[in-house]
Parts: sequence; structure tokens; C-alpha cells
Amino acid sequence: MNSSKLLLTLAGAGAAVATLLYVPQGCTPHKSPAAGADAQAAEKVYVAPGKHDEFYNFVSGGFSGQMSVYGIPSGRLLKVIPVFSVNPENGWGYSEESKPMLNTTHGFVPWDDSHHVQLSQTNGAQDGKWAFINGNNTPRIARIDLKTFRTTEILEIPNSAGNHSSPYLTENTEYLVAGTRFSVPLGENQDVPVASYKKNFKGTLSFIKVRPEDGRMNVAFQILTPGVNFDLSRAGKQGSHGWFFFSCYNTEQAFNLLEVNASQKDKDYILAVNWKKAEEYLKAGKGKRLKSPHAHNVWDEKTHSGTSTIEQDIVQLDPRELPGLCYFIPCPKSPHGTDVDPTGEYIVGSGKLAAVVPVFSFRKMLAAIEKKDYEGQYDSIPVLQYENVLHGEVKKPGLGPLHTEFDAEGNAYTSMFVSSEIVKWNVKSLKVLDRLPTFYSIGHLSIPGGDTRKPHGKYMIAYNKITKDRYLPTGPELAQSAQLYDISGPKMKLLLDFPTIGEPHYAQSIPAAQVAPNSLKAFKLEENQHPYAAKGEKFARVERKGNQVHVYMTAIRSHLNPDIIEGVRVGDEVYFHLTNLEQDWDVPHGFAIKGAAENAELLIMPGETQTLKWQPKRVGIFPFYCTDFCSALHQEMQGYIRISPA
Ligand code: CUK
Ligand code: CUA
Repeated sequence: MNSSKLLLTLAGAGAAVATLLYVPQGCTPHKSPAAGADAQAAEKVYVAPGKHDEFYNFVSGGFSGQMSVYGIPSGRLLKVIPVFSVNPENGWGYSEESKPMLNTTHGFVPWDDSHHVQLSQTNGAQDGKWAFINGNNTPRIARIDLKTFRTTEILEIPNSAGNHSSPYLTENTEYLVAGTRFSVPLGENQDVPVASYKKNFKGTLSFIKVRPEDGRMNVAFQILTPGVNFDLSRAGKQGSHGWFFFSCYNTEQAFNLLEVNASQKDKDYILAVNWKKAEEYLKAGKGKRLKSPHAHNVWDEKTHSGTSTIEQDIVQLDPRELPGLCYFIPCPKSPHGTDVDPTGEYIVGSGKLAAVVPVFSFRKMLAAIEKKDYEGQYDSIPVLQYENVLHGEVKKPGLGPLHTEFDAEGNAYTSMFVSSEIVKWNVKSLKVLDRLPTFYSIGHLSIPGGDTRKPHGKYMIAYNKITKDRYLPTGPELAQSAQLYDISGPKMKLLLDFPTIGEPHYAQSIPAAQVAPNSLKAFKLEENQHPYAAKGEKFARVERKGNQVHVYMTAIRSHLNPDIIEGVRVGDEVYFHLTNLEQDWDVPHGFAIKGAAENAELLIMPGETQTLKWQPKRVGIFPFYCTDFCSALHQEMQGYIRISPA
């Protein structure tokens, strides 16, 4: 059955289920035969009022461009962290301080499509310092600091389009990678016919170095590749540390995937990259320095502001000239996920259109490389022989395998998009142990620590592409959905559904105990080095510089100061620099002004300064106020600004 047919069938089934389950008001619902089982599930996900969840779950927002944070097992939404898209709720991308964070070489780009979350690791285990997420559309990687749950760095990836194979990382967070999905022409002359694809279009794999002390990222080097499409990637671990594995499709190098089917070949590839070798080549001065402007945006916690610089150069390595750097492993039918098990020995390929799940052996790969046991070359890069690298195949796994994660007992869990199920199998024996449907059409799945050397197991979360009848209908546009499973026993068990913000692709979870104790409560006012901070009510004032009016405003329960502003004219640029003087946890103040079309509100955390720019266009009296109910006298936190004729 082809995938669209199956999807239609699923949709049909969904509608039927909806008809069965929808109980109009006034009817008595039938007692569900599964009531006993449901009560057990409820007990497992119930987190009593005032109690905390066991795990944080960081979920990519897909086309919302954000990251959301849930508690597991309750499925409660704790926070939406704005990353690549503006967020009027707290002024991200609207405040003068956060605007530079969304700068790129294309200018201000306040939207993206974020697919994959990666939590930082030390010695192959989660360390709770940072979360990384990719921007797929305008190629970027962001770093979120888990002390503040804020985006503190965004790096644009040069020579890339569709930053999909990203931001997977090595087991000491030495490198993050960013593999380009769309091959594109590189360099100065990009005005070429699309039909010249084979000649002019190239792929790149970026290796981003992460500075251990503060997480700061920079492009260490790029590997030039043939014009294929890179999809996903994973680093080796333990024995295979030093290698990275990238799945790629369209090895036909077709530029029109509709007319020329990109899946006509029986096998595409997983590209194995020896990044330790790359480091040696770099040291020996082998790379080519290329002009590749890219934006690098960094948030400073002392000034509470972002700055954007355009960096110019990168070093590119060409594997055609550098032996031992790259090898292709054949992988059946349009591989999507490529995942490495906790031991680092097994590499799982997932051909979207394949009837088996191939599992490769790292040791066999090394042996084949040693013996130069190649089936040939692809664009001057050696291609290993499928059978010689294969550990074995999972037979009849289901339809449309996409992604695999692991538990601590040597088992793997693979998502099946087309047959809409999760299949549990044993990595050594390759035997299928269990399968369970998802509702509906699962994409990624995630086990806490399931991509590390030390999976925590216990839960698995499915991130589904289709919601249909799972919740009360909300018109044609529905929230997307996650499902929580108990995987502590031999059989998987569905516990809970919870809706997500945007399309959830990959997500990761971490024990709350590794993050919660470090969570910051307030910024220290005395450390505030914002150039326009007013660190006490006595510093509140208005200063004019030409046509710029700077309002140094303070907020503390329960007044804004100054609260009456006059002497401002149409044509002036008004900057409201708000400093929140509070030092108590959970006392933000908000700020908004009538008719400020170019802005949203500000939400200023204790000890912090943020700026709203306003260009008044008409004469009048304009009220402003605090938007966050902060005390019994919150409604008194208000004021007026008078705008006079130019
Ligand atoms: S992709 Cu979304 S289901 Cu962008 Cu990681 Cu596989
Ligand atoms: Cu401050 Cu309401």
C-alpha cells in the first residue's frame, strides 16, 4: 500500500473513531471497557497540585520556530521559549535588546522552522547546561541557556540551505553539526541554471565548535560534499567517538524531485565522517579558506542585550582530496533517521520506503575500511559494501521507518510513519519484541537520555503528525500532539496524550533534578550593566538627544517612574528603557503603550532592563501601563505621555 492511500485509510478510521467517541450533551457515555487500565495510566501521569514533574521535556516547535517545555509525566506545558520567531507575549524580537538576535545576512528574519532539540552532554551523558535547536529555513543554530531558559546565542550557517541535519552533537559537546538539506551553488556566482545542478550544486556539512566554559559556538570547519540531500545525523559514542554519521537521499542528484523520482535508486547512503581525521587535516593546514559571511548573535547577561556581528571566513575541507575523511555506507531507500545505540557499536538506518531496518556495525565498518573493501566510489569518495558493514536487518518492522531511540536494556524503538506505530526490537538479536499504534502518523520519538550512553528509559514520547479526533475539535486547524508511553515493562503502554505548540519534530527530556536546582530566580540589580539602566527610582528621568527621547523608567510595585512625560513631539523617536527594580522571584513587570503599532509589550524580569522604541505619528495623550498583574495596586501602574505637534 502506498503511503498516501494508507494515510487516507487512517484518516477514515479516525473519523469513524470520532463518531463513536463523541458523546453529545445529554447522552450517557458508555463505560469504556478499558476503564481499569485507564485508571492505572492516570495514576502514572498524575502529578498532584503543587508537586513537580520528574522530567523536563524540550520540544521543537516546527513551523512555530520556538521551543516549548513540558513536564513529564504530566504533559503540562511549562513555558514557550522564543527562539527563531518573534513572540509578542514577552517582546522577543520586538525589544531593542532582542532584535539583533534575529539578524542574519538576509537582514532581520523573525521566523523559522525548528526541527531538532539537542541537550548538551559530558562523557556521553546529559549535563543540563544548554539546549540547542536548529532553524531549518534560514540556516541557523540557537543555544538556550538552561539557567535562564532563554535563547542566548544564534549562529547562522553559511553555504547551507535547509539546515535539517542539525544540531546533533558529539558526546562531550565538542561539536554540533549542521548538514544542508538543499544542495545549492556555492561561492560568488550563484546565478546559474537549476538544470546545471549536477555541475554546480553542492552540499556542506558544518562542524560547529562549542566552547566548554560558556557554550559559545563557531564554525570550526565545513566538509564539501556532492549535491545530495542530507537528512539526519548522529555522532558515534564510546568506541565510535570521533565519527559522525549522516543520512542522505537523492543520490541521483535530481533537481526536480517530481519529474525525476529521487528514489529510483535501490539504495542511498549514510555518510560516515571521521572528524578526528578532519582535525588532523586542519592542523596540517589542509583546508581552503573561503569567504562565507554569516551572522553570529550573542546575548550578554550583564547588559541584558544581544549583539550581532557578521563573521566572514570559514575553512572548507574537500574529502575528494583528503583520503580517510569520508566513506559512504549504502542504505536502502531514502534513509531518514540514522541513529547510534548507547554502546556506539550499532548504527541504525531508516529508509522511509524500505521494507527492513538495516543495522550497521561500527567494527565491521572499520574492518572494511582497513581492507579497502569498497564496492566503488561515489564522487571520488569510497563506497563500502552493504553486506560487509551490516550487523543485520530488522525484518518486517512496519511501514515507513523514520527514527530510532534506545533504552538502557539493549532495546531500540523505531517510529513507523506510514503504519503509524512504534516498534520495539532488540539491537543484538534484531527480533521485534512489541508494537503499538500511535494516533496518528508518528514522526520522531524520544526517550529521556535515549540518544546518550546512559538512557534513563522509563518513558517514551511519540510526536505525531496528525491529530484528527484526539481532542475536542477546534475547526480545521488543530493542535499537534504528543503521546506518552510507559516503557518500564516488556510491553509498551500508552499513558497520555498532550497537545503541542507548532509541529513537534525531535524533542529531548532530562531529569528535573539536573536542571531545576540551577534555574535562576532573578537577575542581580547591582550587576545590571545595561547602558540605559536606572538602578533606583532617583535615577528615573527623561533625556533628549536631538530627535531621540530616552526615558529612563523604573518599575517597582506599584508605580512606573516617570509616569507623566511631556515635551515629546511627532517625529521624535522615543525609547522607553524600563528597569525592573524588584529582586523577588516571579515579579516581572510589563509595559505597553497605546497605538504603538511597531511594537508588542515588554516583559521585564527582576533586575533587568529592556527597551521599547516608539515613533509617535500623531498628536495626543497616550496612556501606558504595566501589563502583568503584579500587586494589589497593579492597576495603578500607569502613566501618560503627551505628544505635541512637530
Ligand atoms: S524530521 Cu520531522 S519527523 Cu525534520 Cu527530524 Cu523526521
Ligand atoms: Cu507591575 Cu503590574
